[in-house]
Amino acid sequence: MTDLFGAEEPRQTAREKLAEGAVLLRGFALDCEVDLLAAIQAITTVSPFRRMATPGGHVMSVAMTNCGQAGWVTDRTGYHYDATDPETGKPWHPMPESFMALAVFAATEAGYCRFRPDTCLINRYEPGAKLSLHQDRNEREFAHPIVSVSLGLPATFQFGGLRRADPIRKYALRHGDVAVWGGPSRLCHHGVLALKEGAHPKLGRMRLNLTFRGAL
Ligand code: MD3
Ligand code: FE
Repeated sequence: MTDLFGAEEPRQTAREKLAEGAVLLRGFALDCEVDLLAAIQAITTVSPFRRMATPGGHVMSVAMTNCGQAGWVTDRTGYHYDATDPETGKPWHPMPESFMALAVFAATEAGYCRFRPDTCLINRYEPGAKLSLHQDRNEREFAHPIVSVSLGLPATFQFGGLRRADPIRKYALRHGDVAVWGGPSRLCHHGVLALKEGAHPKLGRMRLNLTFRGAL
């Protein structure tokens, strides 16, 4: 079709099916990038990024913070969701409207039209930072999908199966990409390879990842 009003057209986003229940929406967050970055600034003013310790006693290479009714935290005693930030003793920043709108829109696009996240974990990767293969199973209900948003430097994402030893596929996740993981994919193993050196035009030497969850 002839497009007389090109500037008014929404940005094109390609959709890739990764597995049963898992969809990758390329560039889906590009239109709200400015709002997302302003919201992240507000969230980190209340609860700054910090590198947490694992029960095994290692300090994670990824720095994290949260917003919403609860936040994912880890320490020497284990992983859990907490309504207060243990670093500040105060509640997390509330879920920004721009976050909620993007998560609900992406989940609907992927076929999960009833999803309303109650928390968002924000991961910050600097070159060298990585997340080893794991499952997300600290949430109360695995019936909810997880929506993930990538910003800044590109990363190699590993997507495996329900068993740790299942074969792993690799995907490049770039600035603005959104993925939705639900149904039979919800408990698949996944990880992020060490971030490569680089500089993103908007974010510099950094990758940010938002994961929206129904944790409570
Ligand atoms: C597949 N974050 O915070 S997001 C995490 O890029 C986490 O920072 C990664 O894994 C990151 O727990 C990956 C993509 C993702 C998130 C949850 C999933 C993929 C998933 C849950 C099930 C299957
Ligand atoms: Fe995860």
